[in-house]
Order: sequence, then structure tokens, then C-alpha cells
Amino acid sequence: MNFTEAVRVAQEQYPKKVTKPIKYGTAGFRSRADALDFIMYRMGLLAGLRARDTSSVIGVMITASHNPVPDNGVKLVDPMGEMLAPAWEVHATTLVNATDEGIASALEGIVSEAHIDTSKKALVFVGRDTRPSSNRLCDAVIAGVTAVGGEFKDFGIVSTPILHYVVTCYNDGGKYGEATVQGYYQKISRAFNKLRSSGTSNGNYDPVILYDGANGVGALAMSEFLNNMKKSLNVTIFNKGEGVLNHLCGADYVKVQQKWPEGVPKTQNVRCVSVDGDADRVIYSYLDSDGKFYMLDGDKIATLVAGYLQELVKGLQLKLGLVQTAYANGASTAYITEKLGVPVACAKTGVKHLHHMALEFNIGVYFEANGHGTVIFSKTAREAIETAAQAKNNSAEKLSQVLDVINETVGDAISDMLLVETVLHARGWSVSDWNDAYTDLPNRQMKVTVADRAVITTTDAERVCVTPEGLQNTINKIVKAFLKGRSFVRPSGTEDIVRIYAEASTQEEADNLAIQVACAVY
Ligand code: NG1
Ligand code: ZN
Repeated sequence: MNFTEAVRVAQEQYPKKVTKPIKYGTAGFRSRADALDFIMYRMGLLAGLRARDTSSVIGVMITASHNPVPDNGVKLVDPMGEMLAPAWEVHATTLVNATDEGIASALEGIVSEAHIDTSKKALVFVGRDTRPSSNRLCDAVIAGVTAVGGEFKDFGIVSTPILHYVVTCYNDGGKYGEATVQGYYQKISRAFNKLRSSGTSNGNYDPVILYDGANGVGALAMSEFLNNMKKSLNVTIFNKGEGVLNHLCGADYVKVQQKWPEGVPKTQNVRCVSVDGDADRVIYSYLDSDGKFYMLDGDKIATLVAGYLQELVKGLQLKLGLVQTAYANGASTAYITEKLGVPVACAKTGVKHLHHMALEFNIGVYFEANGHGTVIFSKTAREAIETAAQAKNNSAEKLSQVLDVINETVGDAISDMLLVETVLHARGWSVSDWNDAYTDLPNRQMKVTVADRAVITTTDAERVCVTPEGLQNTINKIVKAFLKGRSFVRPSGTEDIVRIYAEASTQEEADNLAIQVACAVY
């Protein structure tokens, strides 16, 4: 195949105007939307090749998730819903850093290195979030796919987890589910309705939810779920799109600012579920009778889910484990290992690392503290559960229903919410009962801008700095002075900043620790 058409379209419609090196990071390529057209086009080209390379459908999702509305981004989805294979992240980086004329040789290089048969058919699924720039950027992706002779299916505005789901279903021939948006809603809602067939209330559990749609696709997705879920839950949707995407609301705002989202009425003792701009992260929060704010993040969700599944799998000889990152609250790790006896592994930030580590368990629960995560079941686990369910083992029957509520292909805010609701309902817990399971150590996250964030390199799942020399020693000295102190720094994979995390026995101390460490970095 020659790539003259790819070069022509690039030069005429998607010329590259920057020379600064760009890297495919944790979340693919992400920046201000007006700088992304040529990148989108090239990711379309790459998706076309990757589809041929894997003889499968490849997904392209256009979103900047929880980031502000002027930003956008692009991520490729591999055949089984996974993040793009590392070798192809390198190809993505090479292709984006080529000149317009250089596209041809970059593509030829990829074809020869990956031994791609370019005569094969290529099909790419494309989805986008609600950002105003997403439609234009979607056209650029499609132009790329078409320029390498590929075909595409445009799913329009969908959540990130829906795109992962349809890609997976298509590629496994429909075994996981029907490869359509409706198929996704129906599978998950049907499973949830079934779990609720015995009634919607139980003990302290009340099926009332205030839902914060972050003014994005999560609001649309939830209203679609509600159409399918009848009366299994009593959800009221706020931040449906009348305000600015992710602005003062949504999962990232609630988690990082530790504040109640604007646009949601301050009803006391009712849980609020906040999702992010592409509905792959979820954070719970509530106000008590005194109006005090409590947040239940990915760690609270992970421990709730892992504890429940651990009970259901008892007797099935399956190894269940939880995967967290360094951002997991120390109290959550202590609770799940010491109280519940579930083994915990620590992975580097970024779901692909967590997902990978979760594969080492028969049942792997993985969650980032920011609310991104899911549960994955190995083939052995599925078979063991199905066999026991057929033999009328009660727990296994329940587990087999719970399985269908979970979107195993990627973190999915709404599927995760339905899973949390399932566990709370089974336990007869109110949101404060759930919160009381353990108390988070006070913590603080900060960002600092430095001249070159790449000078900071880390090891031990990002908990220890290797360079610059001496920084880790300084951090150790600072941390020593704080009761229950823990702190680490790492360069962000998605923003041009360095992140600082600190926890300590009081909020004041955690804030103080974060500031001192930030000063050491700066
Ligand atoms: P970076 O910018 O690398 O810290 C952030 C999140 C990740 C992950 C990615 C992708 C934190 C501390 N980091 O990564 O967990 O969600 O974005 O969106 O929340
Ligand atoms: Zn997201």
C-alpha cells in the first residue's frame, strides 16, 4: 500500500503546525482542542493499521474526560477493550512526531515492523464525548481511517465505557454481549433489575440517589439507563448539560476539591453520585444531618466491592485480590488487608497498569482512588461460578447475576454505581454505614509546575523518586516529622505538572506535609 493519499489529506486538511515533541501518555494524547486536529487525523491512520494488525475492530475515543471544556483528547481501544499495546503507543508517538511528508515513511515503518498485511479489511469504531470540539475532531479521525482505506462506524456521543464495551463485544463475536449501544444498556439494566426483584429497600438501605452528570455524557447515559431500569432505583439527574462540563461538579471536582458538587440540591443524608466527563469514573458523597460533607472515593468503592465478592466466593477456591495505586488512602489498604483479609497489590498510576496486575488474580478488583475501576473475572473464575450456580449454590447464583452488572472491559461509572448499590442493598447499609467501615486518613493532593517534569523519575509503583538525586531523601526527612505521614511525588502522565500526594493524622498536617514536599520539588 502506498501512503500518498494519507500525506495529501494531511497536507491539505490536517497540516501539522507544531514541532514540539508529543508523547502518547496515560490517557493517550490530550491538550487544548484547537491543537489536536492533526493528531486526531493521524490517530485515525494508526487505528486503521492497528485494526489490520490485529484482524479486529479497534476503537477510537475522543474525550478529555474530567479536564476542562477547551481541552480534548484521543485514546485508542485495543480488541478486548484494553488500552493500546505499549509497542503501539510508541508507533503513535512516532506517527504524531513525523512531519506531514514524513507520515508516509512513518506508516511504512510501522507496517514493516508489525508485519501488517495492508490488503486486509480494517474497521474502526469511533465515539466521542459532548465537548463542542469533539464533532470536528471526530471528522479528523474518520478522515484518517478512510485515508488508509479503512471503514468506520461512528457511535456518536457515547461514554468511554460504552465504546470499550462495543469493541469487545464485536471482537468476541457477541459472547460478552451485543455490540450495540442498546445492547449495553439492556444487558446491565436487565441484570440489575433481576438483583432487585425481591424489593428495592432493605434495612437502612434506601434506593434514593442524587446524580451529578458533570454536564456531560454521563447524564445522557444515566437517563438511558433509567428508561431501561424502571423502578429499581429512584435517581434524580442534575448537571444534565445546562452548565459547563466538569465545572464545579463531576467526579474529579468532588474528589480533588473534597466538596459537594454545585447544581445538586444539598439534601442531607442522601447519597450523591458524581461521574466525570466521559462517565468512566464515579465518586459518592453525602451531607450528614449537620450538613457536614463526606466523600466516598474509589478506595471506599473498591473495599466495599472486594469485601462483598470475597464473601460470595467463599468455598469456590478462587483467588480474589485488590489492586490499588500509591494514591490509595493508607486507611483503605489497612482495612482491606487486616480486617477483610483480601490481598492488595500496588500498581503504577493508569488503568492499564492496574488492569494488568488484576489479571494475576482469578477475580481482580482494581480501582484508582479517583473512582476509576472495575472487576475482572478470569475464565477459571467464570466457569467455577457458573458450575456452582447450576448446582444451586446461593452465593454463586448471586455472583453470576452480579457479573452481568459489571462492565469488565473498563472502568464504568454507571456500572460501578449499580455494583455499589447492589452491595449496599445486600448489606442493608445506608451511605453512612458504608462510610463508617473505616475512616480515611486526611490527605491532600497538589500540583506544581516545573520547567521539565521529566527530571522526576520514580520506582516502586511510583512511591519512591529515583531522580533528581537527593529529592527522595529530602522527602523522607520531611515525612518523618508527621504522625502517620506518607507522601510521594510523580510527574503527571496527562498534564504538564508534577503531582504531590500527602496523608497524615490530621487535615492540617496533611496540608502542611503536601506544602513542604511541594517546596522541595519546586
Ligand atoms: P496523571 O495525570 O498521570 O496523574 C490522571 C489520574 C490517573 C488517571 C489518568 C487518566 C490521578 C492522581 N491521576 O493521571 O489516575 O485517571 O489521569 O485520566 O488521579
Ligand atoms: Zn474519565
